[in-house]
Amino acid sequence: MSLFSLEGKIALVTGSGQGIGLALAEGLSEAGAHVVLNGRDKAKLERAAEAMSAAGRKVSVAPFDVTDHAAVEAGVATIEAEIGPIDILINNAGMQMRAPITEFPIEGWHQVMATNLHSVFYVTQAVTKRMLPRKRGKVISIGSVMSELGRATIIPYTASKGAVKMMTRGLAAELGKHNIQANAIGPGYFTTEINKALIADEAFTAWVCNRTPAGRWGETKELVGAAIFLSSAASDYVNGHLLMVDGGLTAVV
Ligand code: GCO
Repeated sequence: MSLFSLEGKIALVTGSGQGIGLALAEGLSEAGAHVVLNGRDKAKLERAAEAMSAAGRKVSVAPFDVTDHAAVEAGVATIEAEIGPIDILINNAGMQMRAPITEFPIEGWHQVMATNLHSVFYVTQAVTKRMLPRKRGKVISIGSVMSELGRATIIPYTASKGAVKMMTRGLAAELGKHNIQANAIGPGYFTTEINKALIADEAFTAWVCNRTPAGRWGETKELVGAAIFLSSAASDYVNGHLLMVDGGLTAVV
């Protein structure tokens, strides 16, 4: 199992005060990593960190806004100076907004693209320029089944997740020779905060269960295995890959 061990590694997980990000951070810490929780709400991060350290996990907090380039650069510099070199980056921070394109607020477009895409560029740039001379690193970005498929009312989210897939391929092209592996995870329909309204909608839940071969919504802990795999030596020859964790949704019509 040493192939999957993250002992001695430092992992930054953006947007990890709750939801998928926190589940991934907890999973990576159980695999041995020293996880750095990130988000805008320092109090929420500290509450999560307190619970994790009470369970004997190695955890720190780094509150900064991933949509603010200057704050990202300063935040990453502080992590590397005060905690140590970042070995693993999980670009998880993201949001959802739903409306037909003909009614979608322009400010909403900018907000979704800033949170889901610009942040991935800012944090990945700040982290990989420090990984590069070390000749090692793992970059895992959270894509989506919407990296490959469209659904009405979520065009900005879908565009951002398609871009995350293609950014991952570009990162593989540029950084692979420096022993930095860049991959992505594509969640299907999970019981997360951003999907609360969908879960409460009986017709939508029926659609998810019929459209997904697994016949159910995914639970956030079911993303942890893919994150540990892509963060560990077990994936040293995996690069530019979008690993779907979707119950089979994208495998079938
Ligand atoms: C929607 C959902 C999806 C899910 C799915 C994508 O409105 O269809 O929010 O976008 O979030 O997990 O990965």
